[in-house]
Amino acid sequence: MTNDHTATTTRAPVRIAHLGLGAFHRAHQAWYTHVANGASDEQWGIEAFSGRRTELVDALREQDFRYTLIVRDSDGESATRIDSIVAAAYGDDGARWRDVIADPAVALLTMTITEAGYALDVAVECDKNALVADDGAAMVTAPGRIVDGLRARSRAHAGPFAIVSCDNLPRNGVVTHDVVVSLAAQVDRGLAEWIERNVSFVSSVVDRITPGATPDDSSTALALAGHSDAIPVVTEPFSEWILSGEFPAGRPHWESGGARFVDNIEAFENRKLWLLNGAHSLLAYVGTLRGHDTVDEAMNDEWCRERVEQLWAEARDVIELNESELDAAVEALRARFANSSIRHLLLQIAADGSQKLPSRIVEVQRRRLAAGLPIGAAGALAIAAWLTHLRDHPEWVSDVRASGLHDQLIHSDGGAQVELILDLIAPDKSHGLSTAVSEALAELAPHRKDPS
Ligand code: CS2
Repeated sequence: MTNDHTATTTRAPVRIAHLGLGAFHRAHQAWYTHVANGASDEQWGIEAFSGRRTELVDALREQDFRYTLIVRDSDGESATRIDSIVAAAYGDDGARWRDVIADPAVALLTMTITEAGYALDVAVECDKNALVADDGAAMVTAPGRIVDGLRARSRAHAGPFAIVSCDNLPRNGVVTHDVVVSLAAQVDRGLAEWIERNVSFVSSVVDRITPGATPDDSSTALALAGHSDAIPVVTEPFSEWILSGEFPAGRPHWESGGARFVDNIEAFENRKLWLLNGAHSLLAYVGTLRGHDTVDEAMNDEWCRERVEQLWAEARDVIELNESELDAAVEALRARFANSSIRHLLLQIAADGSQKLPSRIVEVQRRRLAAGLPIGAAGALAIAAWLTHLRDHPEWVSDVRASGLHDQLIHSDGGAQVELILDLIAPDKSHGLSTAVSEALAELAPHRKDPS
């Protein structure tokens, strides 16, 4: 399989497709595959398809798909040239996509499409008719692309396949299965049955803090790795990948990079989403309202730090892992969030709150209530700070699903504002949540330092 989007030097054969080429993929799955290739005779190459950032495809091509991964913490930095990506293509190149997914040598698809990428209603609206027409047009949504690719694979009799979700969603493999099979069934029942028989949907928990790189990072890459690099990736030393599911056509030995395979992934998902991502979202909204730009700056602010500690205590009450494992996770997070050599912008994390808060914050409250515990004040504060962010700083907001909210919020009074945002993220209106969020709004007001 060759084309002008493939590496020119001898490299690992393409055996993995990735959807959602971006910095996180290059710091995480591509790094694990690079390490696995280095530790084994078996070589696995990745063909990555772009998501939003198509210019990365061209930039990678200029560098024969190699790039520098800079790992940075307060003790210093190191760099590695990663060469597991061996080809890249635009996400809207439908013909190329179908060729890769239908190639019997390609055993699996990994994907980083963000929380918003899993919406079935959007997929049905955009792609169902194109799938039915079956005239080679490129799909617009990730579920549409996956169904299109799997149809090509079934027609090519290319055999079983695995799809690994790498997004911050609970039960991400199950969510992917449901979206893909349900869209396929609306197009062709036989295809839906083929998918059920041949495709394994793997859930995974991914973790590595990877902020956007800056122009200075290119100089660092040159100094440390000796290669000029227009698109280096900067990340932290910590990395985690926990997976659950079958790989019927094989996979790299990702364990070489520390990946873990488990039967029951739920507690690990909750630990990651509720401790790391929940605290990130809390910091993103309260931190910016207190005048901070980055995670480490916000963690240096005692008022913010105390609320993060409280959020961790509230989440720990409902995570089914032993105390020592939770202690270790929280201890690691204190150090990771304080890493001042990683400039992780709060506004980057603040994006798409309407997609993120339900699983990071609201679900913890539901579990607390189910366990007979009160609503957590720090969780309610995260929601109150998000409301304030949407209402008072439209210039900060990046969230398609919440786009109409600013106007509605500024024309409503306090109680109605809370109802508006809970309608979006907690439509079941968990008992007592409205009152707790209203109280948190009152608590937050005197502590703001933003130009409100
Ligand atoms: C962050 C995550 O932007 C965000 O929403 O919370 O991207 C976070 O940095 C990663 O999940 C870390 O593994």
